[in-house]
Amino acid sequence: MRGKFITIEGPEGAGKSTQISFLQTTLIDRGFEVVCTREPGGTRVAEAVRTVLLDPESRPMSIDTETLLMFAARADHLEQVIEPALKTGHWVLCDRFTDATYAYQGGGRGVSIDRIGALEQWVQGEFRPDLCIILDLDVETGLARARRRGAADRFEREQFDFFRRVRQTYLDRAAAAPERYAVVDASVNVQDVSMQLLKVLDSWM
Ligand code: T5A
Repeated sequence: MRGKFITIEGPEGAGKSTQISFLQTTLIDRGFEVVCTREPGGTRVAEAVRTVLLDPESRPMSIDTETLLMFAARADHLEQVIEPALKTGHWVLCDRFTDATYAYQGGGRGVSIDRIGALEQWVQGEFRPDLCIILDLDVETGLARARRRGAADRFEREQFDFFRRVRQTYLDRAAAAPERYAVVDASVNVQDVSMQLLKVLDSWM
């Protein structure tokens, strides 16, 4: 049987990497085979693209280039990792996916939904996440968490307003399709976020 594709999204420092490990352990305990991956990245080529995208020295970069690189990396990731895993019955947990392009390049940078939609169709066809979990928290807290972790990457150097638009785009997308999205309050401690995820998973499954 084909596996399920679950994406974890949210603003900077929301705790996606932390919580994806919790979800992985939970699903393995329930007898599923799980592949954890991330975007941009997940393959040799896509990780190389990630390095370029996150490097603070990659400036200036045109917004079209940034958007196309996200989808170029995604095409490789889908073909080489995500699709083969789903076909063999694995569940795939992905740290960011196309909702991040809508949020960052669309909401953040102003690329039109139509343009992103056209690239989404080209690269993915009708393929969409079965479930997208958005870890939501205010921009200031998220950036403070992310910055405690180390030097800021090219995205983390953006202004607060950019991240407010990113957050709002995530929330708008979740509100528009509640059957495919779950929003979790990520401002509480790690264990409490995990408990909310468990509830989301239980009711969705
Ligand atoms: N991007 C990506 C686009 O612009 N378009 C796209 O299409 C795609 C796919 C990726 C960047 O690329 C952009 C978005 C991103 O800017 P990244 O390094 O993967 O870069 O950045 P993020 O995805 O934002 O990942 P981060 O590592 O910044 O944040 P996480 O994974 O959400 O957070 P995490 O788990 O690393 O936690 C951050 C810190 O907070 C602590 C952790 O211990 C850690 O120190 N923490 C908490 N502290 C208190 N309470 C909690 N509940 C906590 N949870 C975690």
